[in-house]
Amino acid sequence: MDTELQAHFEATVARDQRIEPRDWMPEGYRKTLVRQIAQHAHSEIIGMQPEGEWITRAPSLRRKAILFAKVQDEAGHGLYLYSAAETLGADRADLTERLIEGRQKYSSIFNYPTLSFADVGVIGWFVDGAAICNQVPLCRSSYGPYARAMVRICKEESFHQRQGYELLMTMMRGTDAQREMVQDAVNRWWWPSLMMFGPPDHDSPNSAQSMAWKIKRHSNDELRQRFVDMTVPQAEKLGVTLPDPELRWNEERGHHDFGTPDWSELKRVISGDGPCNAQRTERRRKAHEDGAWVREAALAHAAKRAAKADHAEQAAHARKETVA
Ligand code: BYC
Repeated sequence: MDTELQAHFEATVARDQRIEPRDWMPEGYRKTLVRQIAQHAHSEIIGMQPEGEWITRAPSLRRKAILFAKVQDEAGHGLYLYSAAETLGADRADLTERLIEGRQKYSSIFNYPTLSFADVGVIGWFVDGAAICNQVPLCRSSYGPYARAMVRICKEESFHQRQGYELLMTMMRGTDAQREMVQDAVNRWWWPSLMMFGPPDHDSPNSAQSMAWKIKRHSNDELRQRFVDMTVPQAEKLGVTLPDPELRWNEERGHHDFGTPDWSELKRVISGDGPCNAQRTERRRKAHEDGAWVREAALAHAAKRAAKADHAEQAAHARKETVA
């Protein structure tokens, strides 16, 4: 029986059809998806913090409204993704616990500080741009609920990227001090953005299996290259320099060559020792605790409604019996 199910699963993946929650799937496939989707969901929620810090300090009402909407979108992305993880039998409360206790990861990029308002623009341009490169192929991921969540998320990420780039265009048309702020933010976020795509392929333990299962459709290095190729002309148009002396067009490859990110930095940040890891996790823990009363109130309300409905049903039943 198991071999039949396994063969059906493999044939479905090979035909580029979707695996759905009720379908049989290998335990490793389910575990890998829960790991990746949970990390992804955590990244969206923790990712609200770096930009969220600028909501009260946005330089105009327009910028505040845009930033508010963007940060709120990230919360929505987190919720779609937790829901996708729940279709695999994961429990959202448990996933949150694991995040707070440091037993599950979130993207390294959100462990860097946002020092000026230009960082908001650069996050939109680089981080949401990297997210688009990484996530558009995930719309074709073999697991149905993940792929479908990605379609909606990618539409919003594309708005996020544009708002970041438009913000930077505006700053670049401003004063010298504003242009310096943009360049400084570009210098600080470039390398961490390249690290978002994960370790190099030769050091990526999960890639081969995830690609065989078509959870991931491209390798970490392929997507990193795509991001560099996409971003270089945008940087030229904006008038900023990307901080990599090795960056140049390679006619033969038809791609840009670029320097090697500091992989030891990525390892450090992933293992909890980045500039803001402790602060990000602590704030998430506090927000979760502060929200306990909302969860309790919602559960109490749901229980009350269920009891009321039960009571009404019993009363109706009793009336019917009396009439009879
Ligand atoms: N940061 O074998 P590998 C957003 C871990 S949020 C931290 O290559 P895999 C946004 C990796 O998990 C979008 N950890 O792994 C939100 C693995 O550890 P475990 C975030 C990383 O899974 C707010 C180990 O290193 N995007 O856009 O095949 C505002 C070995 O790596 C990182 C996603 O989550 C990292 N950068 O590939 C603005 C995309 N890189 O689990 C914007 C979905 C690697 O074995 N995720 N690790 O202990 C993916 O596409 C893949 O999981 C990755 C890694 C490409 C990230």
